[in-house]
Amino acid sequence: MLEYILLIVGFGSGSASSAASLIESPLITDRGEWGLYEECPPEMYVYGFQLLSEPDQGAFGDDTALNGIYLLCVHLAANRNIPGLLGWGPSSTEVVTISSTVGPEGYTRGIFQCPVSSWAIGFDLRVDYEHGIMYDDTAANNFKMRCTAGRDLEGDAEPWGEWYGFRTCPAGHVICGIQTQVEEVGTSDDTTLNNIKLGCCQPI
Ligand SMILES: [Ca+2]
Ligand SMILES: [Ca+2]
Ligand SMILES: [Ca+2]
Repeated sequence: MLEYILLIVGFGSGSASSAASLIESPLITDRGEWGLYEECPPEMYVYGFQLLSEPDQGAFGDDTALNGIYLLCVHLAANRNIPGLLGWGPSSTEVVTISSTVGPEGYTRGIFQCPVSSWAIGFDLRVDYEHGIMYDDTAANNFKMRCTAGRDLEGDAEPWGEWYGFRTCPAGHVICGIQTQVEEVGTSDDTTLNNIKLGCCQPI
């Protein structure tokens, strides 16, 4: 929880956006408010992610599934000029994490990284549609990242719902920012993360 607060304070409001465009998840569910758009610092771009998700709470527990997406930013120079560097990752001071709003449930999962020298250029969001008042809804369940190396990384969150297809940045652009729509917990049937918009920047 402390980490969550620090991330919001540290990167929630900073320099102006340099995104040329936003790619958005299709509107399958629409609960909650949009958080602040967060962007990688200048000359840093997204190359990986880590998910925050709540595991199955069982037949009588309220599930929220995917709560948040942490995007990992690294310097253009670091990613391109040090191929094969061992130990680079979120423990490195060269990596900055951005997330916009994150729900409070679950735990952080594994770290997924595009191959060295490649960047994130698209995403797919797995979403479960609204099942109505008698059923437990979860909205977003899992996340995939598309990398420039022609590789897709599938996250390790929850299995409900379905994939709706990749959204990708315009040619020559890579992912550099994130904005999330998250339903606050506290109602009878919570869903937390519902939709995302990712910023696309043209590397300098
Ligand atoms: Ca349940
Ligand atoms: Ca429901
Ligand atoms: Ca629920």
